[in-house]
This record gives sequence, C-alpha cells and structure tokens, in this order.
Amino acid sequence: MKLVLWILCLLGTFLYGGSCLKVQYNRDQVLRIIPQTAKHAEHLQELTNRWLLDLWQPNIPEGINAGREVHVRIPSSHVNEMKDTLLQYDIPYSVLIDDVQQMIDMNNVYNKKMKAVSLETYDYTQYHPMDEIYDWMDQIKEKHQDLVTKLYLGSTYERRSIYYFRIGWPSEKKKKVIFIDCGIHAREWVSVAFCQWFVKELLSTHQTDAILAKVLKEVDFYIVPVFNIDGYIYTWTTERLWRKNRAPFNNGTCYGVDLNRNFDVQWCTIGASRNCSTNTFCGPSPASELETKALAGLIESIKPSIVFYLTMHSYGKMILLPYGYKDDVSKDHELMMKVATKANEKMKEKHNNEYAVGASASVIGYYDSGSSGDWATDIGITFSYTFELRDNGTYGFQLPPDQIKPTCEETTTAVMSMVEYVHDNYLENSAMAVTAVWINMFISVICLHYTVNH
Ligand code: 0X9
Ligand code: ZN
Ligand code: ZN
Repeated sequence: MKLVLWILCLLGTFLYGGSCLKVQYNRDQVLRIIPQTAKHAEHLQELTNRWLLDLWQPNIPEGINAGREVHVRIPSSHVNEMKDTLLQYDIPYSVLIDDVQQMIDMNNVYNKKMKAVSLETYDYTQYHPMDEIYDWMDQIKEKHQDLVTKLYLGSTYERRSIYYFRIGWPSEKKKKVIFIDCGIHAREWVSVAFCQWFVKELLSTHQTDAILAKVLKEVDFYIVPVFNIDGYIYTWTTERLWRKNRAPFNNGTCYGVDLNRNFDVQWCTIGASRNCSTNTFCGPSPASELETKALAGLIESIKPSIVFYLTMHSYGKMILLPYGYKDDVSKDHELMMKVATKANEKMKEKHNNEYAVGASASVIGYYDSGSSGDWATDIGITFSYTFELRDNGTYGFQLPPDQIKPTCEETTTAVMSMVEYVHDNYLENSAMAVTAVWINMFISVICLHYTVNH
C-alpha cells in the first residue's frame, strides 16, 4: 500500500509539480476569532503556545488582545478540538478559510500556466518562482543598461546570491536614494510581485512621466526584489506558508530566523521569540543572519543619501510608521504621517482601497523588536515605512493572482506619491530650492536698492 502511494506520488510529481514533497494543509482552516475579554485573549494565547499554531494576524501570541481580530491556521487534526474549546469559552469565531490546501492548489493552477521566456512576455500578474526572477533580473539589466545596474547584495544561508537593482541616470553629483526591499517574509508573495511590478513601472514610464524623468537624474532607486531567497524558494518547493529564512538551529531540529526580528534595534526585547521553532524567532544574536548583515551593511554604507526606506510585506492593508518596539512615535512622526496620509489618499483614487496609516504598535496592535523599519529609523533615516499590502485576511498569504495587478497598481500610486514628495522637497530645482532662489533674489534687489540709494 505504501509503495502504491509512493508511486502515485511520484507520478503526481511529474504531472503536477512535486506535490508529494510538500507539506500539505489538507482541511486546515483559518479561523477568524475575536476575543471579547482579557480572559478570552489569555485562553487563545495559551492554545496558540501549546499547539504552536501558525498565527497569521497578529503574528505573536502576545499580540492577542481583547477586541482585536485574530487570524490563525488550525491544522486539520485540531480543528474540531479548537472549535469545541472556543464554544466552551464562548469566544466568537468564524471560518475565514475553509480548506487552506484547496486555496493553495487553486492558486497553483495559475502558477503553472506559463514559464516566462522573454521580458516582453513576462507576466507581472503572476507569481514567479525564484529561477524565473533571477532570469528576469538579468534580462532587465541587459535591456536597460543605461539606467539599470544589477548589484550583489550578499549571500543567503544556503549560499544563494542576493542581488538588487540601482535604477537612475549616472551623475557626477551625489544622488539621493529611495530604498525598497521585498520578500523579507517568504510567504508574502505579493510583496515580491510588487518589486517586479514597480521596476517595470519605473522603466516603462520614466520617459513620459515628467516627475520621474527629473527624479531619476538626482535620485537612485535601490530595489531588492527578493531578500529572503532561501525562504521564498522553500515556499515554492516544500512549505507554502514558511515565513523565515532557512538557517538550522539546535542540530537541525528547528529552522529559520524571522529576518524582521533580527535587526540590531532593541533586538529580541519584545514581540519576538528565542524559541527557534516559532515563527518570530529573533536568531541567536542581533544581525546574526547573513541576509540581515548584507542588507544592513548596504544601507549603512549609503545612509546619508537615503531619503525613503520602504519595506514591503503582506497582509493587512497598512502603512506602518515607527515604532514597533514602543508606544512612542519617532521624532519625524508628524511629517511622516502627512506624507503617508497623502500617499494613502492618492492610492484610494486608484481602486478605492484605503490602508490604515499610523505608528506600528498602535495600528497592528502588537509590539515587535528587531524590525528593519525601526532599525532604519534609529540609524537616522527620516522616512521609514513598512507596507502591509492586500488583503485583510480573506485570502491572506494566498492572495489570488488576479489581485496582483490592482494591489501593485495602488501600491505604486502610493509610492509614486512619496517619489513626488522627494521631487518637491529634495531636488536641486525643487519647490524649496526655487523658493530659496526667489528669496535670495529679493534680498539682493533690496540690498542693491539700499547700496545705490543711500
Ligand atoms: O510583524 C512583522 O514583522 C510585520 N508584519 S508581518 O505580518 N508582514 O509579519 C510588521 C512589522 C512592522 N513593525 C515595525 N514597523 N516596527
Ligand atoms: Zn512580513
Ligand atoms: Zn529707499
């Protein structure tokens, strides 16, 4: 019997692409639970810890609070027990995703549709496996040599190369930088789709868009399309809902550091775990991971030039400002709110979608430490935003491919609004610079007037 299953599985591998190698989520459910009281929250935390449940929102047990929606994946083996318990404690819940595996399979139908052969046919409305993204990066670099440089960021734990793009016209003068990374968390596929979309947008509109044309002369975009490459590949080959990198710990009994808990900012002090079996494992020490070191190193090396640091995640539809590790807001909070609110308004015009904007801890309702967004703020970058793209939990990490386009369009609108801010405030001939010139001329005229007449 075992042999028969194995042969069937192997056959399935050829026909459908390795489904027997994969962790299956057959009849796993994602429940939407709303604890009404502190007692409820406590029970839920206890269950989550006991069964090491995969929390989707919030992503740490301590983040479970009365009145806040909880999204959590329950393995099929525990679904009934979980529901009984919820009934028993009188905690209201509904089923958000009825069969996680079914939803994954549904999306995989699209995924297998067509392998990209050339840039012209590259489908930005699909999710792409890593080998295709590597190819895509090479093709982009080849086609846009004047504007695009492909650079080496560093190595992953499994010795893969992480690359990033620098996009902008060569210049004698020191350029400003807008820095964007995608795919810190492996399962957040739409983030990776966004970086590709955004690169395409930059390259296809820079000649027609007057603002962008000007910006690219004085600003470089640094874009890391896939940061956590080992994790991303793992979500394609083995475990769709993997979040961390793939570094082994405790003699290979557990894997993966949450790279957004690994940065050297209040490392592992709150909202992170020291247990390598959990989803928010902060690693053995600050910036212990090769990936973290590489990104932090690059950012440090160009820090004075960076105006915006944007890091793309999903899900929840949010634009998060610092901080995650405390309730205080950053010193530029008001300005950051103004810019993000404007971006959000512009975004709304696109697909009538609005994101929640505000300080991380208050908007997501849980603390985290060691995040790249907080780290960027604390090394002195003025505008540091963590984006949580679509959706609000209906599909969660399995956002269907037909939502890639609207998601990327609206996010591009938001980011372009920030680009416009850079244009208006940081360029040589920006509004501020122009005003300065006028004030100068005015003063000169008055001075001249005085010199001549008195
Ligand atoms: O918890 C995280 O790492 C991010 N959410 S996610 O669901 N994509 O994992 C949010 C991090 C935001 N924190 C700060 N900006 N401090
Ligand atoms: Zn994330
Ligand atoms: Zn006079």
